Amino acid sequence: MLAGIAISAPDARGDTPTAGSVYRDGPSGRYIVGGTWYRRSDTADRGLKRGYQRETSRRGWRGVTVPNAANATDNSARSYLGSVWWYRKDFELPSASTAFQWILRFESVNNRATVWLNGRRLGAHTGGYLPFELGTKGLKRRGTNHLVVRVDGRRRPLDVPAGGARRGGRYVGGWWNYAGILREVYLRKVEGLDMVNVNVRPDLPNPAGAATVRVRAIVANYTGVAADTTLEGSVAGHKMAFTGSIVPAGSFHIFRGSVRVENPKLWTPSQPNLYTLKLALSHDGEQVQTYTQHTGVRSIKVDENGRLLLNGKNVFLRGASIHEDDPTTGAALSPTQIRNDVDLLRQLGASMTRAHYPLHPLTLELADRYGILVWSEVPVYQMSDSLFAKAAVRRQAISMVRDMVNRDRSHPSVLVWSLGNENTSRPGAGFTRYVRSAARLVRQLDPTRLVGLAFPGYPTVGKQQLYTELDALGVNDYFGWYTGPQNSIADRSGLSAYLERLHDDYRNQALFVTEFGAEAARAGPVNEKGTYAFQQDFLTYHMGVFAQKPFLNGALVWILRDFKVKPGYDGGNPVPTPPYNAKGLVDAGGTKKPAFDTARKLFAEAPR
Ligand code: GCB
Repeated sequence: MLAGIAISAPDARGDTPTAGSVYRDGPSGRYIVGGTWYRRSDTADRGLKRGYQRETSRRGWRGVTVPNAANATDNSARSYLGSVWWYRKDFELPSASTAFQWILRFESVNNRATVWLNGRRLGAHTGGYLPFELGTKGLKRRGTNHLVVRVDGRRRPLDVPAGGARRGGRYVGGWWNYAGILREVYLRKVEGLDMVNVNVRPDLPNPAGAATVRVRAIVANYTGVAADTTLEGSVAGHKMAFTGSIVPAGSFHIFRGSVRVENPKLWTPSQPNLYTLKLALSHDGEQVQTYTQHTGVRSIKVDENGRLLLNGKNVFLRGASIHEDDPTTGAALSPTQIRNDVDLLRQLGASMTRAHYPLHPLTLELADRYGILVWSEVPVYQMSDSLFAKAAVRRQAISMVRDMVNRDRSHPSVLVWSLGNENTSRPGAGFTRYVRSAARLVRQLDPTRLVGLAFPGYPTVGKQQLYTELDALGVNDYFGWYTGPQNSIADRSGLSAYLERLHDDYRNQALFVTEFGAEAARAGPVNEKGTYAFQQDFLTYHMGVFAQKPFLNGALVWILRDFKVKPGYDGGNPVPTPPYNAKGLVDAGGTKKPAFDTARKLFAEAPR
């Protein structure tokens, strides 16, 4: 790690991006903009006036690596609330680039990014966890380019997720607000034509029959003339036919093709068989880009009793949720750190995972490969109905839903598109509007997955008619941990009846326990909250209740690893460890708690 090393040499020659990508699916021509970046803090927010966006000297800038969370190890309230940081990369294009053009891709910047290249503003984007791409006007073919990003880490009250000030003496938000360029940055070489979105959709009407793999590729033409374009493809060695087309100048064309696969080897959690789709795009007969995408053939259905059928079979999925968080790097995880988390899931015997936001693309790829289904959720988190009454808030949330589905719908591991977590318990007009339009959008973009949302399990809240419009519902079960409204969940013995009631209320919806967990950060007696023994006993009891509910389709422990929440967080623990949430099966340092093995055993013994 270069973090912390001050580099004073004013020499501004840059290095060259490295060919490749940390995840394998996607277009050819990608280069990681890694190596040394420079960063400076701008707490007073004067950088723009001072012209940081035009700086080429390295004075005042320190070397860092990207991905980078600027406030990774700062646990103060100021760090949580966020401030402005500047990042800079000095780079040269790979030698003698003759490419028609280069496109910049940021996988995740939290929270607001404004991007300049050689002093010229390229664009801006709001919201982490989802990628954005920018053209590179003013890029130098030879010599050093200066890419500058102003990162404003502050979350405002109307942002998604909401952030900012304290509400009722508490900080808003459910996980640490890391500021920075949290995932990789790429440059993509494009020869005029570009596959900007590729969607692979395997249809398996009958689990014992043939599959049809459908491909939809959006090809953009950035040149000033109409392009005679062909697309060729193959899946598992079967050739795929696309009709050639003239793609109009400065516009795009959607290519559609399909292939029938007799006797497909299905994708299941225990045998996650993948097929490789390869696409080749040609312009006037000359190949200009290729695209690789792994896909899996499987079917997802919910029967009239709310039972999830995966390839026609009833399943009980289990696993743990994850947060992208590390005590030294914050949310900026390296491929190794990501692999470690997926390894932990595999050791648990997990067939499902979830996060409060779209996961790193590498996590999704590993989930495809190892048979871990994903409850994929937008960071629409604990927001009140009055927020959703505002068109600007709904617009942000909906655009996150769109970007999530567009980014991830080709992954066989995605099971549910979740519209949010623990928003208003009693949906009013605002939330209802959001849920309806988001659900409609998801079903347009991807009719093959379930649309769902997660809510807190409170017996005091009655049936919500709105939920019956969805396919999957996730209940966060803290019976016997938190006390809940009117002490309604203080006693764990209420869990069984509550789950039955949910099933009665939502007969046709696939029910999941999206969270259940207890904090553990010390040794001590089993009846004392916060001890390792309490956590073990909690998981055992809850899994025991789930085993008696054949209508339940899965359960996820909250959470795989301890993570930072916010200043003063106590997590319901009588001996809290702020700012940490200690409900992990593994502690922040990576050590497994006794409950890890308990969960592994419970998962292995679970009935289906
Ligand atoms: C929840 C939230 C999750 C919290 C968890 C907890 O219901 O969905 O973000 O971290 O409870 O530990 O309180």
